[in-house]
Formats: sequence, C-alpha cells, structure tokens
Amino acid sequence: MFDKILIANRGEIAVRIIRACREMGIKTVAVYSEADRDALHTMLADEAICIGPAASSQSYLNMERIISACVVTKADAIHPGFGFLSENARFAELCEKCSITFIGPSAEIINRMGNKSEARKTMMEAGVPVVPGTKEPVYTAEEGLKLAQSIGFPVMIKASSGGGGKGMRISRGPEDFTENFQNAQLESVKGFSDDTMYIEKYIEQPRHIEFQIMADKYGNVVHLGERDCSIQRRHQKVLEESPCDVISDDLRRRMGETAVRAAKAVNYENAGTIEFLLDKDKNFYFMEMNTRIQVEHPVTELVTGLDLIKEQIRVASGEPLSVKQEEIKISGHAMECRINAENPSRNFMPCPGKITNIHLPGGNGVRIDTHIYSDYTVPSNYDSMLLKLIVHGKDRQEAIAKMRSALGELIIEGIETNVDFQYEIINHPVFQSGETDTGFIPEHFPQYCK
Ligand code: MV4
Repeated sequence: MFDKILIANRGEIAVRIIRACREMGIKTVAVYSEADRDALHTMLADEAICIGPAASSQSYLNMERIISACVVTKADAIHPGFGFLSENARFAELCEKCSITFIGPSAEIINRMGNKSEARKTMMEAGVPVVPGTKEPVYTAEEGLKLAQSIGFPVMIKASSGGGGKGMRISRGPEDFTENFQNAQLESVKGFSDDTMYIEKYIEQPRHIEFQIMADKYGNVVHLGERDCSIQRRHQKVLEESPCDVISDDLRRRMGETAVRAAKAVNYENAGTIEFLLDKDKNFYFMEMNTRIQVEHPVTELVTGLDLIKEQIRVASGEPLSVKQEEIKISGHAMECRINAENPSRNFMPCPGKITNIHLPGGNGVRIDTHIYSDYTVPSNYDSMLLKLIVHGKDRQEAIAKMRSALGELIIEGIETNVDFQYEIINHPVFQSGETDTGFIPEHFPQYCK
C-alpha cells in the first residue's frame, strides 16, 4: 500500500480524498495555488506545497510543478480527482515515466476513450449497443450529408473531442445539415484543434443514465448500478440520483453487464463511468466513457455502502477488488444536489465572494461534501461548486423528503447560490412523479434557460 499520496486538485474533492487517505493511514500532500492559501484542502493535508499563481493554467494544470511537488515530498502516487488533469493522457504518461502511480487508468485508455469517435468504434466492435450512426470519422459536410441521409433525420452531429455540448449540433433535415455540420466542426477546431466528427441518430428526450464501474489490475470488473443524471442545465448536471426509477432489475442487469463488457473490451483499470442514453422505449445506447471518478460518485456510495475513493486507491496499489458482483446490493435511494456560487436570476453567473455565515443541515441519511467554512472567501478563478448535499432514504419518496428538509435548513450567506433553484426542482410535481428526462429543466424552468 502507498505510504503517501499527493492530491492534484482543490475544493471538496481534494478534501474528500484527504479524508479517505487519513482513514487508510496514508499520508497526504496538498498542492495549492496562491488563491488557495486558506483553502480547506491546504489546511487538512499533512503537507502542503504552493504550485503557482491563481490561474489554473499556472497551478492545478501545471504538470511540471505538480510532478516536482511529488518528487520533493516523496509521494508514491497522485490522485487527480475530477476536472483539471484527471483525463489528461499526457499527465498520466508523465506520472508513469517518473515512476509515480497515477490513480486512474493508463494513459493509453484515457487517450482512446477521450477520442469519442474511436470509443464508439471500439464499443461497436465489442458488441456494445451504440446509437445508430457512423462507424468511421467524418471530416466534410459533403460526406456527412450522405451518411446522415442513410441514418435518417433528425441526426446529432458531434465532435470527436467534444464534451459538455461543445461541438454538437442537431440537424432536422438535409436543408439545415451543412450549416450545422460546419458550425459544429468550427467550434471543435477552435476549442480542441480537432476537425474529427461523427454522426448519430437523434434520440428524442432521452434520459442520461450512467453506470459506475470499478476494475482491478487482474481483469476483474464490477458495476455498481446506475445514476440518473437527466436533470441538467446547459450540459451541467444539477441533481443526480440512484437508482433510476424506470430501470427494472432485469434492465439494470442487462445494462450493467453491457457496462462491464465495455470496460473489459479496453482492459480498463480503476474507477470509470459508462454513459448511456435511454430512450422512451427503454432502448439503451453507449454514449461515452468517463475515465475518472465523478462529482456524483457519492450517490453510488450511499446505495452500495462502498467507498469508491478507497477502492480506487486499493486497486491502484495492486490489490484485487474488495467485492464480487454478486455481493453488490443496491439499497434504498440516494440523491445529490450540487450547490454552486451562482445567481440563477442572472443567467447563473458565477458569484464568488466572502461567505459571512453558514449553517449545514445534518441528521440521519444526510451527507455533505464541501470545502467551505464561515468567513471563507470563494475565489473567482475556479469552478463555482461549493457543496454537494447528498441524502439516502429507504425509497425515492423518503430521499425527496430528506432533500427537501435539508435544503430548507441549509444557509449560505454573503454570496448568491442556487439553493432556492434546487428547492424549486425538488418541489416540482413532475420531478416528484419521476417523469424526468434531459428536457426537464428547459421544459419546466424556461425562465432559467435563456
Ligand atoms: C445526444 C442526444 C440525443 N441523441 N445524442 C449532450 C451532451 C453530450 N455528452 C451528449 N448529449 C446528447 N447527445 C443523440 N444521438 C441528446 C444529448 C443531450 C443530453 C444528454 C445527456 C444529458 C443532457 C442532455 C441535454 C441535451 C442533449
């Protein structure tokens, strides 16, 4: 087992990882930017090293500085958390070259799954159902139009390097195809320096269902059930839950087996997520694979009783998985609300600043993952997520009741937050009925989607 781990991240996930290490008797090294001298992760770790100015590009994305911090402190491994360098194949490779364990999959797998059109082809060849569409990359609107006509409109045009809706356009028919293709491709060239595109049949009002998988170095792969992440605004997840109400035990078994097959097809190692689109007729299609631990991992922890961060550390150190598929049981229902420093009535503009007073809810089945404290100043340089409010109840109804109660008790003063917006979602009759798909927020909160 590792003696010391460096956490190449900040905020709540850095705190989450430090706590897991401490429970396991592993020493921790925090890295921090000049804007994070007073950050909780900086204070909680056994050692802390400043790696540069506030701008992420000069600190949390600065590979050389982070590797140097690791060498100086003699840490054995780096946990990248999510965002920042977590899906950067060059960083994973740099760690490998410096004999530092990168807690995650190999650089080769990160690369392969980061290329969405290649991931799609890999999955098709492994017998994993993908959305009907192209198998080979598409580079011109002319060849794209022919392919779109054979797929049948409407289609979704996607950039191979895309993500978060970037480089993605719907085309409803041949008359709007060329313009949409060119716009999507231009966005991709500008954002990712990559003109590789692919085309899929457009799935109307799908649910975003993702399966958590975990794999060790010995080819063992398990799935830990699904998360329904359909409640999104502009491709940002707002609320996640597990299990998904419309997935039967039989469908869960079939989707889970598919997720495991997808991971095995690439000899996957460590924690990963297989994203599916689930259509109205309960057909499911592979969409993407995320090669990191995700923001919403706690909902899976609450329904499975497993600690995913500890499991990541154990498998990275060479231990086999601590559980077999038959031992994994999904119990009760968990839900997570992301609380951000943002102003919903000003188009969710980020609102950093000083927190003058906070009160955190608690009680049976209430978990809070956060790095904020009273008098803490939220810096303007990073993501606006402040806190994850996660609840676990015996069923969905009880989870909703706990979330409603906890949101009502949560107080964060001094800065604007989306707490009231989350409260409106939780209280919405359509949300409570479970009839939610990716169109939920635009349809029921159009005033927030302009
Ligand atoms: C789709 C789709 C419908 N059909 N692909 C959005 C982000 C990117 N990861 C993929 N996305 C979608 N791909 C096909 N073929 C609908 C979406 C989509 C969506 C997906 C998940 C959660 C929220 C979404 C909101 C709008 C569109």
